[in-house]
Amino acid sequence: TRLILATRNAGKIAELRAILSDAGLPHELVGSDAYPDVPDVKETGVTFAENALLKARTLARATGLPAVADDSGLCVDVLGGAPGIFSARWAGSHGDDRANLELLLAQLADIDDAHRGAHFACAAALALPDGTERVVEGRLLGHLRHTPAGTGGFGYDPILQPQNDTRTCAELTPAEKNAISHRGQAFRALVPVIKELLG
Ligand code: ITT
Repeated sequence: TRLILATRNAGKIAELRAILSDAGLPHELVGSDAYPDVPDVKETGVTFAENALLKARTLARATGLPAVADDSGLCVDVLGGAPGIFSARWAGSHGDDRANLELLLAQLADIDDAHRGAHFACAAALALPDGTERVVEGRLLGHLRHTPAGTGGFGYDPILQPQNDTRTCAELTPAEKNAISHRGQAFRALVPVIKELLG
């Protein structure tokens, strides 16, 4: 069966293909760019889970095929969980990873190492054309560096150092990141659900 990956973020697509195929998902994974007529989803939810469900539901309805979606972001303790669901457009223009990261570093310039705790969060949603829906979540705990390091991954990876590591997420190999990441945890938890519901 075909399964639509309801995301336009290239960094996510690469990670999702690796995570889902490593977890033994037998389905053919098709990016939502294969369905250009589906309108952009308005992310009107107030939680990662609501927004992930909105994206998956929209694609499943429009295509008549099962769809999975990711909504994710960086939650900074000292900012009360911001940028959170606004992570992709923190500096104003959607998906400008460099500007988002630089604004966040400027906002945290005076915060010392003991108070730079943060985590990545991911909600992974599955929606079927018949209206069946499931959502699960994953987290990666760590703290924020003062300066970016590494070239891997995307988004805020160059500044998030996971607990129990000395490197940033952008310095991990893709396999190392997927093994511990919020996205890896959420989608590995979704795989048995997909297998159960889709066969
Ligand atoms: P889609 O809605 O099309 O999936 P998007 O980029 O708009 O793509 P989100 O609304 O979920 O997705 O925003 C996710 C943002 O959170 C992303 O732009 C990054 O800035 C950040 N983010 C999420 N996962 C991340 C990761 O693994 N590493 C670094 N930053 C991440």
